[in-house]
Amino acid sequence: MNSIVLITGATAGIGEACAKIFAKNSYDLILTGRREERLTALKQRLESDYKVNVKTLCFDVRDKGKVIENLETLPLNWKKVDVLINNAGLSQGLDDIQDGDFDDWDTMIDTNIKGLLYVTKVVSNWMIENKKGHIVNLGSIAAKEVYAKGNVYCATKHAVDALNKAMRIDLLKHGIKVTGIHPGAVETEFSVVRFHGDEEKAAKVYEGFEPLMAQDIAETIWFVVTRPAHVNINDLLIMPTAQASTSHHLKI
Ligand code: NDP
Ligand code: 8X3
Repeated sequence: MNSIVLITGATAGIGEACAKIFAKNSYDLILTGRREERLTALKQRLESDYKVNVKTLCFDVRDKGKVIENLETLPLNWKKVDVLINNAGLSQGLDDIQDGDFDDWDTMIDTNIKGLLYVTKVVSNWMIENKKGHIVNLGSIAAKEVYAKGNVYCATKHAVDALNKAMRIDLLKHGIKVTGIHPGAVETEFSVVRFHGDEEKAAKVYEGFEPLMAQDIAETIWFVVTRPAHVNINDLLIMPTAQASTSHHLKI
């Protein structure tokens, strides 16, 4: 039986890149997201390219009932999850606090904080039962700093940073590793989502400097989960060389 990784938000960007690297290294995969066609296509590709087993679960992490229903109805052998990558997340809008959109705020808080919590509660109980596991939480440079108009997104990622530390304490007695991964700018669908589909505005975010690619983060996560049993990387901030902070870029 192969080791098993569960990746939330595997239909794009960092989650999809993680799926590929874990499949290449013979993990069986549970992949989640809301876009079923993308999940199905990825499953077919990974199963055919790497001869691994892939389960896809199509649900919105904000829907507590669906999270529990989808995860708890997995067959017992699929509940032996070795690695959980809490990756599903997003930003919506970039506005001064007084101009913020309530719906954007709700979406970010419900996805980045509450969704991560729902999945973690279910899967950490399986890990406790299995007496092992590794949870990798996608924070951000926005978990460590705040920037103009980033208010609520930064707040949600600061919450992920706090939860990452708190989980590590609570799960210590169960031998479960917990790691926070905090990337700077990674060129994915992230900015298209932030700007509600405006691709031109999204492309400008990465203009004039070389951002990270999803593959860079996937390789880092693979490194983190392949440390020896007695080693845990608690927290890792990974930036493009041309980005010193959220507001300092070396632009050409
Ligand atoms: P993408 O937009 O490319 O991918 C986001 C993934 O999250 C998609 O697979 C999407 O799937 C999933 N997702 C979003 N909302 C939900 C939801 N409500 N329910 C289920 N799945 C959801 O962005 P990235 O790959 O860049 O982002 C991945 C993570 O990395 C996020 O947590 C983000 O905050 C973080 N991050 C990103 C950085 C960047 O610069 N790109 C930098 C630092 C951190 P679907 O739409 O199919 O549901
Ligand atoms: C994504 C990176 O700088 O847009 O978390 O917040 S940033």
